Amino acid sequence: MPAYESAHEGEPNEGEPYEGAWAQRAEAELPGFRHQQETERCLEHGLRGAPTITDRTIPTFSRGELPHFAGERGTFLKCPFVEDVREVGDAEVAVFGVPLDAGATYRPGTRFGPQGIRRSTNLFGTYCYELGVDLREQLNMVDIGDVFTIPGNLEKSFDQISQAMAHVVSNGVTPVVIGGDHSIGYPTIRGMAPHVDGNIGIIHFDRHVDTQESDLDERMHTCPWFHANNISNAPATNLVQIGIGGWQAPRAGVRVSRERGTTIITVSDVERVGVEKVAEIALETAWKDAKAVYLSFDIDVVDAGFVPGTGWPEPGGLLPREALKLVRKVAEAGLAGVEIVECSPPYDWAEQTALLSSRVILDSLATLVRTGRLGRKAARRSGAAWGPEAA
Ligand SMILES: [Mn+2]
Repeated sequence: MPAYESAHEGEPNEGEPYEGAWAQRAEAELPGFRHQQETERCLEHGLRGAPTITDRTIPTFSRGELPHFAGERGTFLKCPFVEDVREVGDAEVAVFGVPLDAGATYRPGTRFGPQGIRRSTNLFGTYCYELGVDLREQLNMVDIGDVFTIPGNLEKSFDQISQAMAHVVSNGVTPVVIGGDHSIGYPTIRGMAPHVDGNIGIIHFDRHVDTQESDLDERMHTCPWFHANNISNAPATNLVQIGIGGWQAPRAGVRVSRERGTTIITVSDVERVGVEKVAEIALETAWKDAKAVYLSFDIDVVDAGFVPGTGWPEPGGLLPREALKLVRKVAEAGLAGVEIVECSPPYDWAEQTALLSSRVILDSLATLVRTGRLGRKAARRSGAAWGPEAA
């Protein structure tokens, strides 16, 4: 695929004046094998369409991507589902849900986050125009379902989450975690840390500082980094926190972040120095003497007007396009995993919070593919896999 040469994504440069023109050409270079394969499988499993249907790729029963409103398979982006998680190692990326809201201190509902976010992806195709990436063709991604969380018991749920994370990571697979409230940031890091040969940096998007030791006498969603940063190879000095501010950053957490030396960037900082510079600072901090960087994205970092369906909405956050551009910039350097948290579908009256949550995952993955950090591992076992063909 032709490389888009611009130093700054989306900005004109010499020889290739517009991203729009580049993307229009780049599409021609993308493979279409997996789409072809899916069409054939759909016709076989879903029977050929009625004689009056002119398009002979349409089956009687919906079995694939189309139509987007039907044939809901319940997986993220309708990617392949893996029933036997012992076989997760055949994939390059594994998506799993963590339906948990026991850590919410105000609005509940994030236990429905995985369900809502997966459903919102029915709307999307597998191809992104301006990134020039088609995930179905280029990424061996699977959905392995949800962690069995224990409603009402945070600590048992944490143990389940850490065990799930460790299983995926120890199989050499990149995890994508769909929360759940932000308390899961601690058990996800705890599950990953023993499998990283060095320090883990965390890029944390949020309106809230999330660094206090306990809240309401438990390790709630205000507390993940206090405990994650106690893990020896996940130090606070590699924690960069973007978008913090407003009237819901408890002083107990601010004190901890100050004492431990986390790096905090406010929404005004983003406005003042710009997305490019903020991404640069974030990468420098997270990657300093680190072996891996993890993205923990709380959807409430985006202005409450765009994301009503969240546990603790705080007006004045990032604009969606700022947030997505920041995600793409930090993903360029590589990510060992991604989690998206705090999407609460019961409060999400037009699915916009779930849609934006899905975009954070999709844009991260597409950037990792575009920069060549993902997209090389072919499935060997599954005939219905996505991504590159086995040699
Ligand atoms: Mn938050």
